[in-house]
Amino acid sequence: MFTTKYAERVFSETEARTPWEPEFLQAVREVLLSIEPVVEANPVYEQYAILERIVEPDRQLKFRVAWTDDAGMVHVNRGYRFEFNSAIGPYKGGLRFHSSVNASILKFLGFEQVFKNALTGLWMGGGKGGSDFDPHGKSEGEVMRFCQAFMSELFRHIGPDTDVPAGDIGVGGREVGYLFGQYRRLANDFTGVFTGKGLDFGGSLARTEATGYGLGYYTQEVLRLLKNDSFEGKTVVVSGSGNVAIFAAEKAAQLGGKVVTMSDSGGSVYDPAGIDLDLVKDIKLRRRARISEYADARPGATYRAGERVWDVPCDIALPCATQNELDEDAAMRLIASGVTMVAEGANMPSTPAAIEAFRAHGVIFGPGKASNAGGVAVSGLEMAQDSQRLAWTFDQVDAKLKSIMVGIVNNSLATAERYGLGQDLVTGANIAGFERVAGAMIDQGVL
Ligand code: NDP
Ligand code: 2IT
Repeated sequence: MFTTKYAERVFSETEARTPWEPEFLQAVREVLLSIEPVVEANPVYEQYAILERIVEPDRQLKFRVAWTDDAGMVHVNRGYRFEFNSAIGPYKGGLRFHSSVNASILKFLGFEQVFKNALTGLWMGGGKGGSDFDPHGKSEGEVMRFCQAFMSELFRHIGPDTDVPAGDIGVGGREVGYLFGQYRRLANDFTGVFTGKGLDFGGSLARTEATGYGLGYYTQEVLRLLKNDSFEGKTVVVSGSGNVAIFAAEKAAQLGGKVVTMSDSGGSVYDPAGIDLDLVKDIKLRRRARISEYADARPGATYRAGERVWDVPCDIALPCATQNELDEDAAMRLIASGVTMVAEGANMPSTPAAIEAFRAHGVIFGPGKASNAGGVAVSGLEMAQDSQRLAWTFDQVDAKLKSIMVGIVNNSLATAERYGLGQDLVTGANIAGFERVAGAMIDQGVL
């Protein structure tokens, strides 16, 4: 329930404009509810219509992507880029290729990205894009032709100081390579217009690992500060088995945890002895196969078709697959099994009712826009390296990542404290991100 008229009005106006965008409205509602103490204490935000402006993307691009499959059939997909807010830097955020992609999903992701990027402390605005193209089962040639067709339109809208895309679901190193190559050909310009690039053409060491490793550093710091505890000896449940999930599991294990689950859209695996990450990497990264193969290769592990991971007893849960994958029922199962901390690797994986359940039962909850900010943070470091035409070592980048994640925890807690909200990591992150962007918007005039 809203307590300020201003936030309530902006939310209901947003809802009236696009009632068909449930994910976007979910993300807007969550942020507006969090920042009510700030807008209440500072009438200047209403005076400058900051909330009305911050929920409206600067620019929305939507385009046709026509491409030819290996059999010579022509297909048409939709391409999008939501350039959300550039008050504190060039638009920055990933591209998602998944059959479920639509304007609502990309708008929620772009909106979240604005606050996440502000939390990193770097100069990055927020944006997101992608397509309803489904890379599953496509040949290398089909993926390449799709990426080239997608970039044939997108290239005229992006640039190293304008809009810098990266990966997200369905877009990894292979796709970034094809997208970057087509940009370079069309723009006749070799610049750091993308992050997550290959190491031979301007990529950063540790970008591949960054989101998952950052999630580990965030969780470790929160446990240390709030519980005087660590990953040591903890049972960890991870969902997903893509880029974020794999490196979150790797860092959790390095820090002393035992990861016992992984999943994909087909089902989940449970390995009570601890997940063998070399096997997962071989299946998911090298062979692009299904997680079900894990149980075929590993005695003692079980595959559960169509089942999620949340009924497995654990101390720490790291949802790393997709939005709204952890609902109230799942949250209650985790709570019943004694979970002490949930930290989001994915964007908005927990439903509002799940978050409320964690709050009501004293489970520490790290919201994605803070806990998964390590990926975009190292993207920011990749942009810095590209500008310098220099590459830093893995350890240099990893150390900066760690200090950015610790900084996000401290900033979130200090901000919550400043508003008398105790140790609320959600509200603290939302307010800290908002204050930076809103301040920059006021300083730069009515735009
Ligand atoms: P990947 O494509 O590498 O992996 C996605 C994983 O999630 C796969 O295991 C996939 O299974 C599963 N998945 C995707 N969609 C669904 C669905 N609708 N239902 C069930 N499972 C699903 O993506 P990433 O690891 O990069 O991204 C995962 C999450 O992390 C997303 O929410 C993304 O926005 C977020 N994120 C990513 C960052 C990055 O740097 N890559 C940074 C910050 C957040 P399957 O193979 O069966 O599709
Ligand atoms: O959601 C995210 O933060 C990402 N997919 C990474 C964005 C980026 O620009 O590195």
